[in-house]
Amino acid sequence: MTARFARTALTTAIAGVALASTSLTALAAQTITVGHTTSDNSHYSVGVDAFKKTLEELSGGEFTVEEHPSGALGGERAMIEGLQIGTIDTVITSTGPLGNFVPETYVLDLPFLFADYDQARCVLDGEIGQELLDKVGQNNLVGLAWTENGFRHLTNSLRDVKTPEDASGLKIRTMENQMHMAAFEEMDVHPTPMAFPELFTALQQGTVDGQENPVSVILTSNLWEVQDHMTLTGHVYSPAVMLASPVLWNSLSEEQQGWFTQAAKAGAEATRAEVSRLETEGVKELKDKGMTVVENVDKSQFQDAVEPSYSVYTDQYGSEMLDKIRNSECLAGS
Ligand code: EAX
Repeated sequence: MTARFARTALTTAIAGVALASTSLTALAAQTITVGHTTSDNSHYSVGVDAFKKTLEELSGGEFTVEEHPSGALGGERAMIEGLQIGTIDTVITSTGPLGNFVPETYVLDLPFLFADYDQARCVLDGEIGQELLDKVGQNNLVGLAWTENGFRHLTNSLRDVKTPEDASGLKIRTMENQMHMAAFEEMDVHPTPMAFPELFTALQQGTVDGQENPVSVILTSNLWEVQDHMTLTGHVYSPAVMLASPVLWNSLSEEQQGWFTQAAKAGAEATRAEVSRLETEGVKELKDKGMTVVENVDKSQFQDAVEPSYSVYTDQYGSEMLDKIRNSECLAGS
Protein backbone atom coordinates (compact mmCIF):
# COMPACT_ATOMS: atom_id res chain seq x y z
CA MET A 1 0.00 0.00 0.00
CA THR A 2 1.46 3.36 -0.95
CA ALA A 3 1.64 6.03 1.68
CA ARG A 4 -0.71 8.18 -0.35
CA PHE A 5 -3.31 5.44 -0.69
CA ALA A 6 -3.10 4.69 3.03
CA ARG A 7 -3.71 8.37 3.84
CA THR A 8 -6.74 8.47 1.56
CA ALA A 9 -8.10 5.27 3.06
CA LEU A 10 -7.61 6.67 6.55
CA THR A 11 -9.39 9.93 5.69
CA THR A 12 -12.27 7.98 4.21
CA ALA A 13 -12.48 5.81 7.30
CA ILE A 14 -12.46 8.86 9.61
CA ALA A 15 -15.17 10.52 7.54
CA GLY A 16 -17.16 7.30 7.71
CA VAL A 17 -16.90 7.18 11.49
CA ALA A 18 -17.89 10.84 11.75
CA LEU A 19 -20.88 10.22 9.51
CA ALA A 20 -21.89 7.14 11.44
CA SER A 21 -21.71 8.96 14.75
CA THR A 22 -23.75 11.87 13.38
CA SER A 23 -26.48 9.57 12.20
CA LEU A 24 -26.26 7.65 15.46
CA THR A 25 -26.94 10.88 17.36
CA ALA A 26 -29.83 11.60 15.04
CA LEU A 27 -31.14 8.08 15.47
CA ALA A 28 -30.69 8.16 19.21
CA ALA A 29 -32.64 11.43 19.71
CA GLN A 30 -35.00 10.38 22.45
CA THR A 31 -38.56 11.65 22.27
CA ILE A 32 -39.90 12.87 25.60
CA THR A 33 -43.68 12.96 25.99
CA VAL A 34 -45.26 15.85 27.92
CA GLY A 35 -48.90 15.48 28.88
CA HIS A 36 -51.29 18.14 30.18
CA THR A 37 -55.04 18.75 30.23
CA THR A 38 -55.28 22.28 28.86
CA SER A 39 -55.34 23.30 25.23
CA ASP A 40 -52.43 23.89 22.88
CA ASN A 41 -52.77 27.67 23.26
CA SER A 42 -52.84 27.63 27.07
CA HIS A 43 -50.32 28.83 29.64
CA TYR A 44 -49.13 25.21 30.05
CA SER A 45 -48.52 24.97 26.32
CA VAL A 46 -46.43 28.14 26.39
CA GLY A 47 -44.42 26.39 29.11
CA VAL A 48 -44.00 23.26 27.01
CA ASP A 49 -42.57 25.36 24.15
CA ALA A 50 -39.93 26.84 26.48
CA PHE A 51 -39.22 23.41 28.01
CA LYS A 52 -38.75 21.90 24.55
CA LYS A 53 -36.52 24.69 23.28
CA THR A 54 -34.32 24.63 26.38
CA LEU A 55 -34.02 20.84 26.58
CA GLU A 56 -33.20 20.51 22.89
CA GLU A 57 -30.59 23.24 23.12
CA LEU A 58 -28.94 22.00 26.30
CA SER A 59 -28.80 18.43 25.06
CA GLY A 60 -27.60 19.37 21.57
CA GLY A 61 -30.57 17.52 20.08
CA GLU A 62 -30.13 14.39 22.19
CA PHE A 63 -33.72 14.84 23.35
CA THR A 64 -36.75 16.05 21.51
CA VAL A 65 -40.12 16.85 23.06
CA GLU A 66 -43.62 15.87 21.97
CA GLU A 67 -46.59 17.69 23.51
CA HIS A 68 -49.87 15.88 24.23
CA PRO A 69 -52.30 18.64 25.26
CA SER A 70 -56.07 18.68 25.96
CA GLY A 71 -56.10 15.57 28.12
CA ALA A 72 -55.06 13.36 25.18
CA LEU A 73 -53.20 11.15 27.68
CA GLY A 74 -56.01 11.32 30.27
CA GLY A 75 -56.97 13.47 33.24
CA GLU A 76 -54.40 14.68 35.74
CA ARG A 77 -54.86 11.82 38.18
CA ALA A 78 -54.56 9.22 35.40
CA MET A 79 -51.45 10.90 34.00
CA ILE A 80 -49.76 10.91 37.42
CA GLU A 81 -50.42 7.17 37.60
CA GLY A 82 -48.92 6.90 34.10
CA LEU A 83 -45.74 8.53 35.38
CA GLN A 84 -45.48 6.07 38.22
CA ILE A 85 -45.60 3.07 35.92
CA GLY A 86 -43.51 4.74 33.23
CA THR A 87 -46.03 4.98 30.37
CA ILE A 88 -45.65 8.80 30.28
CA ASP A 89 -42.34 10.66 30.59
CA THR A 90 -43.39 14.06 31.94
CA VAL A 91 -46.61 15.82 32.96
CA ILE A 92 -47.66 19.34 33.82
CA THR A 93 -50.45 19.14 36.35
CA SER A 94 -52.20 21.36 38.85
CA THR A 95 -52.01 20.19 42.45
CA GLY A 96 -55.67 19.13 42.05
CA PRO A 97 -55.17 15.37 42.39
CA LEU A 98 -51.56 15.54 43.66
CA GLY A 99 -52.50 15.41 47.34
CA ASN A 100 -53.87 11.91 46.74
CA PHE A 101 -50.28 10.88 46.00
CA VAL A 102 -48.30 13.37 48.11
CA PRO A 103 -50.49 14.53 51.03
CA GLU A 104 -47.93 17.15 52.12
CA THR A 105 -48.91 19.26 49.09
CA TYR A 106 -52.50 19.70 50.36
CA VAL A 107 -51.33 22.70 52.36
CA LEU A 108 -50.99 24.64 49.09
CA ASP A 109 -54.66 24.00 48.25
CA LEU A 110 -56.07 25.86 51.24
CA PRO A 111 -58.35 28.76 50.24
CA PHE A 112 -57.08 32.33 50.58
CA LEU A 113 -53.68 31.14 51.81
CA PHE A 114 -51.80 33.43 49.42
CA ALA A 115 -52.90 37.02 48.90
CA ASP A 116 -51.29 37.43 45.50
CA TYR A 117 -49.01 35.91 42.88
CA ASP A 118 -45.85 37.33 44.45
CA GLN A 119 -46.50 35.53 47.72
CA ALA A 120 -47.26 32.19 46.09
CA ARG A 121 -44.30 32.30 43.72
CA CYS A 122 -41.96 33.38 46.52
CA VAL A 123 -42.98 30.39 48.69
CA LEU A 124 -42.74 27.89 45.85
CA ASP A 125 -39.34 29.20 44.72
CA GLY A 126 -37.91 29.07 48.23
CA GLU A 127 -37.08 26.47 50.86
CA ILE A 128 -40.71 25.42 51.38
CA GLY A 129 -41.21 24.80 47.68
CA GLN A 130 -38.05 22.69 47.58
CA GLU A 131 -39.11 20.73 50.64
CA LEU A 132 -42.43 19.92 48.97
CA LEU A 133 -40.72 18.93 45.71
CA ASP A 134 -38.54 16.59 47.74
CA LYS A 135 -41.68 15.04 49.23
CA VAL A 136 -42.98 14.50 45.70
CA GLY A 137 -39.72 12.68 45.04
CA GLN A 138 -40.40 10.28 47.92
CA ASN A 139 -43.62 9.04 46.33
CA ASN A 140 -42.48 7.30 43.16
CA LEU A 141 -42.58 10.57 41.23
CA VAL A 142 -39.99 13.21 40.35
CA GLY A 143 -40.80 16.89 40.94
CA LEU A 144 -38.89 18.88 38.31
CA ALA A 145 -40.17 22.38 39.07
CA TRP A 146 -43.12 24.30 40.42
CA THR A 147 -44.98 26.02 37.67
CA GLU A 148 -48.37 27.73 37.70
CA ASN A 149 -52.05 27.41 36.95
CA GLY A 150 -53.20 30.62 38.65
CA PHE A 151 -55.78 32.02 41.04
CA ARG A 152 -59.10 30.24 40.57
CA HIS A 153 -62.34 32.10 39.90
CA LEU A 154 -65.93 30.89 40.04
CA THR A 155 -68.14 30.61 36.96
CA ASN A 156 -71.69 29.32 36.55
CA SER A 157 -74.54 29.20 34.08
CA LEU A 158 -77.35 30.44 36.33
CA ARG A 159 -76.71 33.80 37.99
CA ASP A 160 -74.30 36.54 38.98
CA VAL A 161 -72.59 35.58 42.21
CA LYS A 162 -71.61 38.56 44.36
CA THR A 163 -71.70 37.01 47.82
CA PRO A 164 -71.31 33.49 49.24
CA GLU A 165 -75.11 33.43 49.68
CA ASP A 166 -75.53 33.88 45.93
CA ALA A 167 -73.40 30.76 45.39
CA SER A 168 -75.35 28.71 47.89
CA GLY A 169 -77.08 25.70 46.32
CA LEU A 170 -75.05 25.71 43.10
CA LYS A 171 -73.67 22.42 41.87
CA ILE A 172 -70.02 23.12 41.18
CA ARG A 173 -67.44 20.84 39.61
CA THR A 174 -64.28 20.83 41.69
CA MET A 175 -60.98 19.09 41.21
CA GLU A 176 -60.48 15.74 42.91
CA ASN A 177 -59.05 17.51 45.94
CA GLN A 178 -60.39 17.16 49.45
CA MET A 179 -59.30 20.65 50.55
CA HIS A 180 -61.17 22.30 47.69
CA MET A 181 -64.24 20.17 48.32
CA ALA A 182 -64.21 21.04 52.02
CA ALA A 183 -64.05 24.76 51.24
CA PHE A 184 -67.02 24.60 48.89
CA GLU A 185 -69.05 22.57 51.34
CA GLU A 186 -68.58 25.39 53.85
CA MET A 187 -70.06 27.75 51.27
CA ASP A 188 -73.07 25.47 50.96
CA VAL A 189 -72.13 24.71 47.39
CA HIS A 190 -72.46 21.11 46.20
CA PRO A 191 -68.96 20.09 45.12
CA THR A 192 -68.85 17.50 42.35
CA PRO A 193 -65.30 16.24 41.82
CA MET A 194 -64.51 15.37 38.24
CA ALA A 195 -61.48 15.04 35.96
CA PHE A 196 -60.92 18.08 33.77
CA PRO A 197 -61.41 16.33 30.39
CA GLU A 198 -65.04 15.60 31.39
CA LEU A 199 -65.78 19.17 32.43
CA PHE A 200 -66.84 20.86 29.18
CA THR A 201 -69.50 18.24 28.42
CA ALA A 202 -70.72 18.24 32.03
CA LEU A 203 -71.24 22.01 31.84
CA GLN A 204 -72.82 21.78 28.42
CA GLN A 205 -75.26 19.11 29.50
CA GLY A 206 -76.05 20.82 32.79
CA THR A 207 -74.74 17.95 34.94
CA VAL A 208 -73.16 20.75 36.98
CA ASP A 209 -74.05 24.46 37.12
CA GLY A 210 -70.56 25.77 37.36
CA GLN A 211 -66.87 25.28 37.90
CA GLU A 212 -63.84 27.21 39.02
CA ASN A 213 -60.54 27.72 37.21
CA PRO A 214 -57.98 30.40 36.43
CA VAL A 215 -58.66 32.89 33.64
CA SER A 216 -56.27 31.15 31.26
CA VAL A 217 -58.13 27.84 31.53
CA ILE A 218 -61.60 29.43 31.23
CA LEU A 219 -60.45 31.26 28.13
CA THR A 220 -58.35 28.67 26.32
CA SER A 221 -60.53 25.63 27.11
CA ASN A 222 -63.53 27.59 25.81
CA LEU A 223 -65.48 27.26 29.05
CA TRP A 224 -66.97 30.70 28.27
CA GLU A 225 -69.05 28.96 25.58
CA VAL A 226 -71.02 27.12 28.28
CA GLN A 227 -70.79 29.56 31.23
CA ASP A 228 -72.31 33.05 31.28
CA HIS A 229 -71.37 34.31 34.75
CA MET A 230 -67.96 34.77 36.26
CA THR A 231 -66.91 36.16 39.65
CA LEU A 232 -63.30 37.09 40.32
CA THR A 233 -63.24 35.30 43.66
CA GLY A 234 -59.56 34.31 43.43
CA HIS A 235 -60.55 31.93 46.22
CA VAL A 236 -57.51 29.71 45.94
CA TYR A 237 -54.12 29.81 44.27
CA SER A 238 -53.68 26.82 42.00
CA PRO A 239 -50.04 25.75 41.79
CA ALA A 240 -48.91 23.50 38.99
CA VAL A 241 -45.91 21.24 38.94
CA MET A 242 -43.88 19.62 36.21
CA LEU A 243 -43.37 15.98 37.09
CA ALA A 244 -41.23 13.27 35.53
CA SER A 245 -41.53 9.52 35.62
CA PRO A 246 -39.00 7.82 37.90
CA VAL A 247 -38.55 5.27 35.10
CA LEU A 248 -37.29 8.03 32.78
CA TRP A 249 -35.36 9.77 35.55
CA ASN A 250 -33.40 6.70 36.59
CA SER A 251 -32.33 6.11 32.98
CA LEU A 252 -30.69 9.56 32.81
CA SER A 253 -27.16 10.58 33.71
CA GLU A 254 -26.70 13.32 36.29
CA GLU A 255 -25.86 15.76 33.54
CA GLN A 256 -29.02 14.89 31.63
CA GLN A 257 -31.12 15.23 34.78
CA GLY A 258 -29.69 18.73 35.17
CA TRP A 259 -30.87 19.61 31.65
CA PHE A 260 -34.41 18.45 32.48
CA THR A 261 -34.52 20.49 35.68
CA GLN A 262 -33.22 23.58 33.92
CA ALA A 263 -35.67 23.14 31.03
CA ALA A 264 -38.58 22.68 33.46
CA LYS A 265 -37.61 25.94 35.20
CA ALA A 266 -37.54 27.75 31.86
CA GLY A 267 -40.98 26.31 31.13
CA ALA A 268 -42.30 27.49 34.51
CA GLU A 269 -41.00 31.00 33.95
CA ALA A 270 -42.71 31.23 30.55
CA THR A 271 -45.96 29.84 31.99
CA ARG A 272 -45.99 32.33 34.85
CA ALA A 273 -45.49 35.22 32.43
CA GLU A 274 -48.46 34.00 30.39
CA VAL A 275 -50.64 33.59 33.49
CA SER A 276 -49.81 37.17 34.53
CA ARG A 277 -50.61 38.49 31.07
CA LEU A 278 -53.95 36.71 30.90
CA GLU A 279 -55.01 37.66 34.42
CA THR A 280 -55.92 41.10 33.08
CA GLU A 281 -56.09 40.76 29.30
CA GLY A 282 -58.00 37.49 29.55
CA VAL A 283 -60.80 39.00 31.64
CA LYS A 284 -61.33 41.62 28.97
CA GLU A 285 -61.44 38.90 26.32
CA LEU A 286 -63.98 36.89 28.30
CA LYS A 287 -66.20 39.95 28.56
CA ASP A 288 -65.89 40.49 24.82
CA LYS A 289 -67.02 36.90 24.38
CA GLY A 290 -70.17 37.68 26.34
CA MET A 291 -69.50 36.66 29.94
CA THR A 292 -70.72 38.94 32.69
CA VAL A 293 -67.85 39.38 35.12
CA VAL A 294 -68.31 40.43 38.74
CA GLU A 295 -65.00 42.16 39.33
CA ASN A 296 -65.28 44.03 42.59
CA VAL A 297 -65.73 41.18 44.98
CA ASP A 298 -65.75 41.53 48.74
CA LYS A 299 -63.31 38.66 49.18
CA SER A 300 -63.45 38.83 52.96
CA GLN A 301 -67.01 37.47 52.86
CA PHE A 302 -65.88 34.45 50.88
CA GLN A 303 -62.83 34.06 53.08
CA ASP A 304 -64.95 34.04 56.23
CA ALA A 305 -67.31 31.50 54.70
CA VAL A 306 -64.58 28.97 53.87
CA GLU A 307 -62.38 29.51 56.93
CA PRO A 308 -63.75 26.47 58.86
CA SER A 309 -62.43 24.20 56.11
CA TYR A 310 -58.90 24.77 57.44
CA SER A 311 -59.63 22.30 60.23
CA VAL A 312 -60.09 19.55 57.61
CA TYR A 313 -56.42 20.06 56.85
CA THR A 314 -55.07 20.65 60.35
CA ASP A 315 -57.06 17.74 61.87
CA GLN A 316 -55.27 15.36 59.51
CA TYR A 317 -51.91 16.94 58.94
CA GLY A 318 -51.31 19.28 61.87
CA SER A 319 -50.40 22.93 61.47
CA GLU A 320 -46.61 22.81 61.19
CA MET A 321 -46.39 23.33 57.42
CA LEU A 322 -49.21 25.85 57.43
CA ASP A 323 -47.49 27.92 60.13
CA LYS A 324 -44.22 27.69 58.24
CA ILE A 325 -45.87 29.22 55.17
CA ARG A 326 -47.76 31.86 57.14
CA ASN A 327 -44.62 32.85 59.04
CA SER A 328 -42.38 32.89 56.00
CA GLU A 329 -40.90 36.15 54.80
CA CYS A 330 -42.89 35.74 51.59
CA LEU A 331 -46.12 36.45 53.44
CA ALA A 332 -44.76 39.28 55.59
CA GLY A 333 -47.15 42.20 55.63
CA SER A 334 -50.24 40.22 54.62
O1 EAX B 1 -54.50 22.04 35.47
O2 EAX B 1 -58.69 20.36 36.59
C1 EAX B 1 -58.57 21.60 36.60
O3 EAX B 1 -59.54 22.33 36.81
C2 EAX B 1 -57.22 22.23 36.37
O4 EAX B 1 -57.25 23.56 36.76
C3 EAX B 1 -56.84 22.15 34.91
O5 EAX B 1 -56.91 20.86 34.45
C4 EAX B 1 -55.43 22.67 34.67
